[in-house]
Amino acid sequence: MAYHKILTIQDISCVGQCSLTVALPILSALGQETCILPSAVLSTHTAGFSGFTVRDLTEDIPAIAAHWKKEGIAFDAIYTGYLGSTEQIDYVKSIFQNLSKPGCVHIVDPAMADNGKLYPAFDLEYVKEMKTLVACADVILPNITEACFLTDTEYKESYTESYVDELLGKLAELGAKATVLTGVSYRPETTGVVVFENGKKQYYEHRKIAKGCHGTGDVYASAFVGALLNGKSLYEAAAVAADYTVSCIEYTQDDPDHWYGVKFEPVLKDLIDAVNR
Ligand code: PXL
Repeated sequence: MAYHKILTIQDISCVGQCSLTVALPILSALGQETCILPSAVLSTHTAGFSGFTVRDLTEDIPAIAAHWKKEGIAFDAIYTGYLGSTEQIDYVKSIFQNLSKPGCVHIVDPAMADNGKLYPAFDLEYVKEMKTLVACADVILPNITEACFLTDTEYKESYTESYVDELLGKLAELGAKATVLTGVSYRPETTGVVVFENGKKQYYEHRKIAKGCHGTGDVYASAFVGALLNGKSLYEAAAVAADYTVSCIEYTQDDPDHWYGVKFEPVLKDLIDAVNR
């Protein structure tokens, strides 16, 4: 296993199995040094809990980044997820510029929307700013809803391959070097991910589990980043992460009390084995 120093920038939802509480264990389990920059601290995530607390950490970010710069700290990969504010997106861009080792891989999960809607904390101003971060990325990991917001395209529940091609083309025009588009489903019983790079498109199709679970986007992105940093190709990493996410949902789906996230921990070994295969 190649050992890399990864920085992941996203919120800490203390309870809810998403963002940093998912990324840190998954990347560590895949043998990578994982440094974190919390964008905000929330008591829980925002999808389904009410009355959650939020402490925005935007103000702390420049001083943290300046300290790392002074210490000569730099990263092999920077992976961003849910960010707290439009201002933070600007800080992230400057972190890309100032704290990247040569050849650093910049992976942006534009975590801001699902099922045709933006998450409660975001508006179109945030989407506009996110477009500029996508332009700085080596790989982006939007779901269909996020791809629609990023490209000003109407969201559709059902679609054909030409709609997906249109999204991929527009994302490339935005400046994304490679796109892994998640949740691409052409048939009721399957879903999958499309990997698009240099005009070449590959589709990894897998079974669809009826029950959608919160936090699967973060589980998917973290597993993808870990697999990629272990030397898998974009397509292999996309496929390994998809299989793992399906296992997580399967492990969780029969527990009605576990509505807020997926039980990704008990099946981590499957991911480690798949990455090392
Ligand atoms: O999983 C995405 C996510 C991350 N962080 C917070 C969220 C969400 C989705 O709702 O609310 C705080």
